[in-house]
Amino acid sequence: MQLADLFSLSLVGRSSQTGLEYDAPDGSLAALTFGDLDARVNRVARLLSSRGFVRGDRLGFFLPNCVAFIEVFLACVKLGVIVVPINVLYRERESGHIISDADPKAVVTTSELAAFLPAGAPAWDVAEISAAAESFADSAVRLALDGDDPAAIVYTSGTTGRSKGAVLTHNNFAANAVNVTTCWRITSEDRYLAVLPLFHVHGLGNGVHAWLTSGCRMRLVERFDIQRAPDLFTAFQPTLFFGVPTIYVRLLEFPLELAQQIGQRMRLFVSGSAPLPAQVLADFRAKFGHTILERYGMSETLMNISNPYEGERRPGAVGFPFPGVSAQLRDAQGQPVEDGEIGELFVRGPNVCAGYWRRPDATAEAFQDGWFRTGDLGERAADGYYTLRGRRSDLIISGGFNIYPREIEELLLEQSGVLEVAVCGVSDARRGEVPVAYIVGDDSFDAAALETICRQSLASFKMPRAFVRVESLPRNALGKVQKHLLPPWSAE
Ligand code: MCA
Repeated sequence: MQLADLFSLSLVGRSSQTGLEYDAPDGSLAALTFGDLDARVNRVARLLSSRGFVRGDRLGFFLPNCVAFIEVFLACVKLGVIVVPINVLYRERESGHIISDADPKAVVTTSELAAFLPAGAPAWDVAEISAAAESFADSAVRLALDGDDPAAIVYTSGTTGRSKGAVLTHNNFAANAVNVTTCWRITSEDRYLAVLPLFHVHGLGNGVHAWLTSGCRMRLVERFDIQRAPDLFTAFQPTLFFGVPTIYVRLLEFPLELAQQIGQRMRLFVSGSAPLPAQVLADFRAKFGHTILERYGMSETLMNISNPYEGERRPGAVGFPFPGVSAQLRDAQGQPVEDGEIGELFVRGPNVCAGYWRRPDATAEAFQDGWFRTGDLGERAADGYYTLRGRRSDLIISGGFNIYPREIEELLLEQSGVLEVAVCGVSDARRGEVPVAYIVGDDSFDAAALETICRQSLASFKMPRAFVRVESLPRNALGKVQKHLLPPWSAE
């Protein structure tokens, strides 16, 4: 199925119902019916066609959450144009790699963010697009697309440092949207408060897609801001909220009375993108009166496993595979492990991406006899609940954003004074983990200079919290750095 037909359930079928609330440029609250939104999307689709966009072309999105993001996104969905989201915190080195790899015809951005794109990138100002679309007709646009057509290329960092683009098809997103909407019982009665960035599949593939599939009302905000959060919850009165653990840690700062008021209106809090500490789950339940539903997904696979809506939302566990998703835990020899034993998690299903963009080598490595290798370790209990038990790779997750140490290590190794480097994740109460760089340096080692270059070249969440100089890196007999043997580091 092409995604546009799934979304038509709301865009067309509920055309007179208010679908979206958002902040107007003047700071007031604006609203659109699903029908108004659809008309705007049709105009943008016609504009993109007039500028030469056809099925299979790529369009980059370097945009904060805004209504135009949704309009241009849906126009691409209708035309079969492949969406390439870029994290707005990325700097030139990071955005430049994605642009050269995905080779988009244009990158939609804002005048402020355009400065963080590499020189010569084909930047299009989103305000100009929205204004130019006004002169196009708003009648329906529908092409005969295939469910296997790519809908998005989502860049995920890799152990090789530079990120790879996971190709997600219309069918992948459709299967995911139907699963989360059904299994989390999302209906048109819901009110979804959307604070997650739309440039990641958590905010886009779960948030926006479940909104359009269910026909609920979405309140879109540019980003999660703890100062603003109390007013947003009070004014919008959501029933549905998706967050990363860092956001739940911050919501625990709310006064008890406010938390209880919010809890009475809410139906479901969902957490993902990083492990939810059992203590946060318990504290949140005590304060808000809700057991957060934790689920497990990846950019490459969308959602794989979820705690049940009805039944035990087990602390520390991620629950059962979604409908249509098969999961298998394998040992180092590729043999399935027994319940209660740890193995590497492989998944298969309609949610799993088609492969990596223009990387047959990486695709071949990621799939084994049709199963996708997640790189996560897990264990299945006798009653079928899955629990994640760490990762095969040394991925760091900070505030729900993925960081591959190798990328930071490669940047640092290019700098003078740095002979060897190992970047590790250290635990942080609010962000889950933060990166710390351990460096073997020579006489020109200069921590302040390294800090400056990292700040210029890396997204802020990748910034090492410290640059620790060490005499040598602990290595095993094969020369591989044993990160767990590095001296412990703490902020105090
Ligand atoms: C954070 N910052 C942002 C944004 N988020 N800037 C612009 N737009 C954003 N969306 C910057 C801030 O400006 C600040 O920069 C720094 O990050 C920390 O922000 P602060 O508010 O102090 O931090 P916080 O209270 O710790 O909250 C951060 C956050 C953010 C809101 C939790 O980390 C976040 O939105 N995380 C969600 C990530 C996400 O959606 N991940 C899904 C990917 P400075 O330091 O320069 O002042 S994984 C996925 O999709 C898979 C499939 C899955 O399973 O879900």
